[in-house]
Amino acid sequence: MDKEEQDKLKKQAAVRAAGLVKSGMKLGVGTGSTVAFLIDELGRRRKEEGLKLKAVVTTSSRSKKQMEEWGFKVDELSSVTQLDLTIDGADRLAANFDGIKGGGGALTMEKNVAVNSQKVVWIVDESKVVDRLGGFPLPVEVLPISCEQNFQRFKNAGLNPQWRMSGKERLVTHYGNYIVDLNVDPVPVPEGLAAYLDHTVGVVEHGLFLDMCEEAIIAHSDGTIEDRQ
Ligand code: ABF
Repeated sequence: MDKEEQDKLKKQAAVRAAGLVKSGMKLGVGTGSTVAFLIDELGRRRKEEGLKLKAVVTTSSRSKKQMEEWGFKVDELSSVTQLDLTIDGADRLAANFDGIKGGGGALTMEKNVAVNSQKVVWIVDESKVVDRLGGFPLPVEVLPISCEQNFQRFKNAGLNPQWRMSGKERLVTHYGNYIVDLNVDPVPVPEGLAAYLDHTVGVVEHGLFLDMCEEAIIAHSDGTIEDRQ
């Protein structure tokens, strides 16, 4: 699928998901190129239909800026008790609704927003849908203080780590950390790997989003939009 076709599908999924957003909601808005289409549609509805949200939390400064450009006020997650709905993109979506996220480097905020939302909906084009999780490097955000030791630990465990780079430098996340991408394809036992990463000191967050998404809007190249629940 070429980029133009993929963008068309991303937009279709995003516009369909925007229909789930109602005035008065406390909304979580994710990150990525699919979400960028969602934000434009929410902005259009604000302008043309008077869509009014009670609170908005975004998972990156990029999405924050775009929401603000449309005139939405963006809140801090810590000032909102619970979000009604979060709509986000994903890098991979498995048949059981588990996912890999964080290709854009915003996984820590994305997971914090997701777990503080009553409902999480992902918007994807069909190229992201897989039977079993895999086909995409698994991002792990690590603290600089012990990043070398953790990198070595991942290597010893056969997880094929690679530093996420930004040009010649290591990419620095919003929180001042680094990202290590683990090349495990397919992810053999997602729950086991998630538990291992959750218990590794120095790991801030990882891109295995298990049991978090309840609904996925998938745009297919045959023109259909699937609402999987
Ligand atoms: C984010 O957006 C990520 O977790 C994921 O990396 C990404 C998907 O990006 P895109 O919509 O650009 O394909 O939510």
